[in-house]
Amino acid sequence: MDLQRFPRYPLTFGPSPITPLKRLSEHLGGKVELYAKREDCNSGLAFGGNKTRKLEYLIPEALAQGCDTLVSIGGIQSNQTRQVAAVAAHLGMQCVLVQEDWVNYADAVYDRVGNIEMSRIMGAEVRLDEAGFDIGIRPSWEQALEDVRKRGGKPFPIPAGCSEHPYGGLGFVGFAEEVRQQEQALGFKFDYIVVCSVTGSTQAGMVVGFAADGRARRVIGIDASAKPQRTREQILRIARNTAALVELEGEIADEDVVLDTRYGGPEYGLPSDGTLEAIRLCARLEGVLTDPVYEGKSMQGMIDMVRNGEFPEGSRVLYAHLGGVPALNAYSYLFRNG
Ligand code: 5PA
Repeated sequence: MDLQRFPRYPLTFGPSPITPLKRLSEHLGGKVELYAKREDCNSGLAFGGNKTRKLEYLIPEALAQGCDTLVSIGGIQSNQTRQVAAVAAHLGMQCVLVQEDWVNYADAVYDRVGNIEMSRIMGAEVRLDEAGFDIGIRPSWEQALEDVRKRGGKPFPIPAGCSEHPYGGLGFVGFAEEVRQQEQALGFKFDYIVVCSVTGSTQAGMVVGFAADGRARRVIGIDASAKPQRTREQILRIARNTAALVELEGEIADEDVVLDTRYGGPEYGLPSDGTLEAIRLCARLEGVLTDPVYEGKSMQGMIDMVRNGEFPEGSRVLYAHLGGVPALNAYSYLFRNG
């Protein structure tokens, strides 16, 4: 496997820390050791997150092509778009963001606070669009690209979650390499890695990265799209394309993509009672925050699996904390009593 030949533009602090979730592990019976790899604080650019790691492999292409405007897309409270806005500001580029109506939720200030507020402050041109949830390529996004060209700019297209970009999976191949190095220092290997999936390139990159030492199936994806068939297909396709890019030895099989569909509901962007319970539990035992759209669902899944005894006793489980906390502001009503 060869990741080194792809240029990487540094946007993160370097390897993200791995910290034990001691009190949560003990609370859940102490038979499984939980750890978190903190992608949620991997960068000084507007709180970072999983997209910042992915963008390190896309930005060299944008610079090589002489682009002057980053164009991306997501929901109103997209973390992706906030991270793209931060990277554009950091590089002195323009930024156009299409923010669609992905979530059936209407906290009074949903389109004013959190991620979208930060993107506006960082100078991005934010375009609200009424289209609903879809992880594919959208006409509004193509229109945004066209508008940038018409005004004489050179757009660099960054699809939802960076996922459909050919290099979208590379960042999380690097995550696996990083975990292997950290495991050497820790003196043990993780038995399972828990990751939240929606547009798919985070898990796809991990599947390829961990396939290199036979652990692809130890990557437990937790679907947060509530449309898991589409997410699953996308993870598999991106994993295969990424495997070819980095010249992974051996094939990615269908079974290498493990996607648990129990925790995505009731809908994309809406937490279940179980999600809210998991968010509060982790926050109160660890001082670690997760959000109702993504990480709260993967936290819920991991906690539930420990409670059900689905991880063998003695397992060490690594929770990939991918960020997303700024969206909490948009759900203030749900937490008005804590
Ligand atoms: C996101 C995605 P993938 O899209 O790579 O599967 O990652 C899922 C995910 N956790 C997990 C957090 C905090 C995320 O932000 N967010 C999207 C966004 O627009 O922010 C791409 C959907």
